[in-house]
Amino acid sequence: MGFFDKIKSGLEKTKKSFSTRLNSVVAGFTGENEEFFDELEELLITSDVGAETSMEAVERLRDLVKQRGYRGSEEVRGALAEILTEMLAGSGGELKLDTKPSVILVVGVNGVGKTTTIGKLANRLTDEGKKVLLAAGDTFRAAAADQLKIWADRTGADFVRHEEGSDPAAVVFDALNAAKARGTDVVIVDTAGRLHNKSNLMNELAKIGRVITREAPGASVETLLVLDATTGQNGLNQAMEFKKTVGLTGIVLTKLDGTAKGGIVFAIVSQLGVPVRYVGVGEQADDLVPFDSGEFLEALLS
Ligand SMILES: Nc1nc2c(ncn2[C@@H]2O[C@H](COP(=O)(O)OP(=O)(O)OP(=O)(O)O)[C@@H](O)[C@H]2O)c(=O)[nH]1
Ligand SMILES: [Mg+2]
Repeated sequence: MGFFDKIKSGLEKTKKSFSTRLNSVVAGFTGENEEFFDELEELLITSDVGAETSMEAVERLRDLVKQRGYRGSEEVRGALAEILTEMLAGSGGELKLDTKPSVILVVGVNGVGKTTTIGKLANRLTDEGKKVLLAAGDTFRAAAADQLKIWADRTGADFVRHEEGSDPAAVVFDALNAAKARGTDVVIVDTAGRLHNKSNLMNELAKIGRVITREAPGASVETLLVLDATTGQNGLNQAMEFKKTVGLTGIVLTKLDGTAKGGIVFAIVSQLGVPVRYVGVGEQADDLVPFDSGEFLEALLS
């Protein structure tokens, strides 16, 4: 199955509800009717695009339609696609992993899919011939390291863990030094799920960040926030806090296969200003797709 098909089937739920409703809203467009814009705004908001982003999109559409004198539904659909494309500009793109080692720090609240995403990333990177090391920075529960170890075994990645309850920053310290000694290409750090409003836990992440800067100076570091698409707008608040504490270079949006609310992508990119890098569309090793805004929109609007 190609990437495009994968997003398409993963997005089937989003697409069904969004494009079916979009078709009926667009069919009612005559060029004059105000209800069209209200209905469209409501459709965007209920698809988790977010109130602010939805209003902005509809305002821009209104201007464009007026400016170009559009009267037909196909014209207005094209104009909407243009606006949505613009809103996603700057998203996607490859991770910058050009030093040896490079580091990917994976953060997020509980249960969003961090560890699974790390397994999928390890799978991609080892397939590309890279030497990968997984660091079990979730020391809260022994089971968390066990879960990561399964992914290490499955993908052929190296693995570093400490005792349950130990300092995650010490795990990262050891992992980076092991990576330097072994010629590892990419170290991927798992972290315990944490609430974005618990400052002691957020400070722990900042400490991990400092260890990375100190032990691997000049290394390329990607800090990825994993967001569960099914949590909708609440995910945006989480993202703001993580961005403030650790800085973010990208978002991985998981469980897009299980929700009808893919609209969160627009809110993230336009309100947070952090690119979506990957989307998770299932639980298997190859269910991680690089985010491509063109393909995403086509899957959504076609
Ligand atoms: N359908 C679907 N399920 C996913 C996806 N990503 C992860 N999951 C599932 O979500 C559940 C939680 O995943 P984990 O990877 O353990 O999440 P986590 O963020 O590491 O959780 P904590 O370490 O407890 O904070 C598991 O059952 C995963 O299989 C996805 O893209 N789609
Ligand atoms: Mg985990």
